[in-house]
Amino acid sequence: MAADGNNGASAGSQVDVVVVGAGFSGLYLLHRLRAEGFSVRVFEAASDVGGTWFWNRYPGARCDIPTTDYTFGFDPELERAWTWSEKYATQPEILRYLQFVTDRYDLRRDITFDARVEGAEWDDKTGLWAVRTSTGETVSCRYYVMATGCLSVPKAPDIEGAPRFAGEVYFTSRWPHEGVDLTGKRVAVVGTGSSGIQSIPLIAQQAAQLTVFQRTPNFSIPAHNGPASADRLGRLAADRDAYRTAGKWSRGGVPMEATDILGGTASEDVRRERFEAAWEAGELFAILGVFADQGVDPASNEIVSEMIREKIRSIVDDPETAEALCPKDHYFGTKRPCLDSGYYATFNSPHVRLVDLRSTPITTITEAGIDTAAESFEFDVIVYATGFDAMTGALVGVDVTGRAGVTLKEKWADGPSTYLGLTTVGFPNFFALTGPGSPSVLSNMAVSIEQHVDWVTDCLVDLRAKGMTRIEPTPLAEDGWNQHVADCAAISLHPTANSWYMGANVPGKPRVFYPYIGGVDNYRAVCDEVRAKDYLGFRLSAPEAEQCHDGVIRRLQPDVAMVLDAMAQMELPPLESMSPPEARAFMEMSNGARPPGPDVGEVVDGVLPGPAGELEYRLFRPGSPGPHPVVLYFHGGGWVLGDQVSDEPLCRDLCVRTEAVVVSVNYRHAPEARYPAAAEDAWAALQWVAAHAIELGGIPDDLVVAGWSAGANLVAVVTQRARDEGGPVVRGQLMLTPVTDSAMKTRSYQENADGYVLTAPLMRWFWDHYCDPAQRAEPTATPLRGRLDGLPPAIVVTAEFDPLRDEGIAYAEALRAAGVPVEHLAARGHTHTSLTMVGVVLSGARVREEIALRLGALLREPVEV
Ligand code: N01
Repeated sequence: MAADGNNGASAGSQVDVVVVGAGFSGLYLLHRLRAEGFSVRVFEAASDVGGTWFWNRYPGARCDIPTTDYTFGFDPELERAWTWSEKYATQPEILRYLQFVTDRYDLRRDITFDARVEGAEWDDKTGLWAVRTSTGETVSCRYYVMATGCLSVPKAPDIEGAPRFAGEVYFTSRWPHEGVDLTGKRVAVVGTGSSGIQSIPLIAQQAAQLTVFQRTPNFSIPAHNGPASADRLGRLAADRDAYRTAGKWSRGGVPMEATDILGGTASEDVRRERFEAAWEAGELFAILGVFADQGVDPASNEIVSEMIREKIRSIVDDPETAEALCPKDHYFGTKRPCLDSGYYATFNSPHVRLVDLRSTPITTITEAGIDTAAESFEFDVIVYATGFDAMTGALVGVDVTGRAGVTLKEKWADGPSTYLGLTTVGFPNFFALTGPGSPSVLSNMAVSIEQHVDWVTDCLVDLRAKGMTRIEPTPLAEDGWNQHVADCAAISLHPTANSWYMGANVPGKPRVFYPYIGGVDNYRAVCDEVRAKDYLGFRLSAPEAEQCHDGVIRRLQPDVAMVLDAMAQMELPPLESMSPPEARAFMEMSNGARPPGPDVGEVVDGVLPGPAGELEYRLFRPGSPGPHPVVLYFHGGGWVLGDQVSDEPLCRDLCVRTEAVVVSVNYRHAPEARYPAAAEDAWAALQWVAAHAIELGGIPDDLVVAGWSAGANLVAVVTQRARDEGGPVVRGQLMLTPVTDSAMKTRSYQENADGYVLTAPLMRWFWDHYCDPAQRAEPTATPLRGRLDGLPPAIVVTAEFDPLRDEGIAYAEALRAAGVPVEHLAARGHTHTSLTMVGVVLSGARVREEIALRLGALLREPVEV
């Protein structure tokens, strides 16, 4: 490897690194690699640097991240040497900046312009890539990096008749460098994404007539362009490093104060005030962060969406046009929102017209113009602002052939698969900057690019220091990362939209959520951790050496991890350090702060007779006409904590999802009433509820017993007893993360002893309060030791990060062995408590939905009354 700083151009056809693309990312990568002594060659298809800012020269093209942040931050001297003229710089200014950077660091000498990389082939014997360019040159390199951008391959026009048009045709993404004079012309613009919305007001200033063909209205907010924000400039000037660090560790790559205000619970005044402030700020991340939950909660999102629609209606004079411009088919933010300068007001000009393709679709493009289902239009010019084959277009557009002759296009035929959005199995020494599976397009690109470039450079330096010459992710790590990317997307509203984030804009493109939505901050932490763990999930090798720390970097569901982080920050005392009354008071206080759970038809409190006095219950009735099946529910809390209302959000959720009456019955608690008091009470509750099903609004004999944790232990105990005593009839048992064994010796007890809310010491505390060691082996305490044949069908739910996981699995297996029908649901990435956190841990909803489906199958159909 060249370590003497020799530049690639002189090194010629054999270099350490080939980089494709000379935009923001290629330029910075070249700078960093060269400084570390690697020989590098950059190939760029364009005739100069700039990447997206070289090509996208349409009128009105600007950045939509404030220039205080959409800028390189790696060199304070560079920052001092360049001053942006506006809050959002124009394309020519950004291009000048990139040229300035290029010259300042003398980058041109290693860049070959007008050279498109057409193919790259890995040779497993030599451990080198052979990179072919359109100029006929082939360069050999150890590392191959695609810095090709996420929005660089224009989508081919997919409109019938497009080639027939005899007038002028322009693409916003390939706008002529000499500019276009539209004065006095009849112009059509097809497409109302960011490019259309930025260019339409300026095209309208020139054109004699402008007709905008809109398929999907997009949300746009005013950029309020002008001088850079005084607040941001002030913070930068006061402490540049702190400001840049805040950007690096923010959600989107722009310093921003995160809110915890929820749309649903905020007062009307607060909602309005927060929205107006974001509207006035004219910043994307401000309007995307009016409420903490607008990206995940449809109702909260609708509040923001409707306020934007109100603004559109107030700007656009013609009510019909205003309504057509109001987006209603997707949640705000699930398609990339736009920043505009006078977009909506443009439609008040008499020579500008909107054609809503939803009501009158284009039938064909003709020689003279565009025909819709309703009308024939004639134009001099058609401008296509129809978007890109985003995220993967540029990567699979090059013939990249990895180990075993498989191309990237073939490997990604069903959607991209990456480790960290940077690397992919089968393609050693290959990196894709801001690739699919990284925050990229959901973030401030400048910050995300610097992070990727720094990580890749550090990685190559580490490999050199270790004497390693190859790096490739492992299948385990890559699958784990893909899963994590999908898990993050699944709790957001994003996958619900037909967006280019989902590949939906390109016919035939696989529909997956392409970027990583977990945030720039979390992503940076992941990448740092992979390196700190000595390249977890990568295989590093050299002819005589190999290292592989295989593993998955993120296994918890993302929202579970967030809750655990928040709890860790609160530094709460462990429950087991408290007395039972203190622990109960503490639990009650925490329960007071949680969301209440969904609305049900009716809530009724009552009492039923227990062996040692009355037992309180709370009944949750569905909104639909009854009678309904009945779920008798026992709460969790280690036989020490909780009561008939402590699991109320979960009970409400069960009631709504299963359309069953849920009767949550309290039982006596330890240490005041030790074993077998809880089991005796649960048995009494079962008998009473079964006998009073009709009074409770239930269907007789259509009863399931359900419970969570210690409550699930009672489920097992009472169903065994009902079998032995010949009734009551129980149609099924639902055991959520059950306690089934007092031994506390399983692998899950060791793996998850600490850190996942229910800890091994806490479980010991529960057992010690509940039951003498000598009694714990009794089947009425340890149901795993009981006789299991002849029991009702069971649904057993276990959580991956739960000390009780393995005893739950053991119970499910033992039931199955005894001939009992069992559905075992293993909740991946969940903890003992997370499935019950209704409205907080959203990923739990998918598991509860599955539970409800299975419960529904056990319960009878509701009967007509
Ligand atoms: O592309 P788009 P874009 N018939 O895909 C429509 C970034 N960017 O170039 O939504 C009729 O968003 C299509 O309709 P639909 C930014 O990340 C940033 O505008 O598919 N219409 C849509 O309206 C942005 O998100 C800036 O129903 C057709 C439009 O064309 C991304 O680049 C500036 C059609 C395409 O919108 C892409 O933006 C510009 C058809 N056959 C871009 N096919 C900044 O401000 C497509 N459409 C920094």
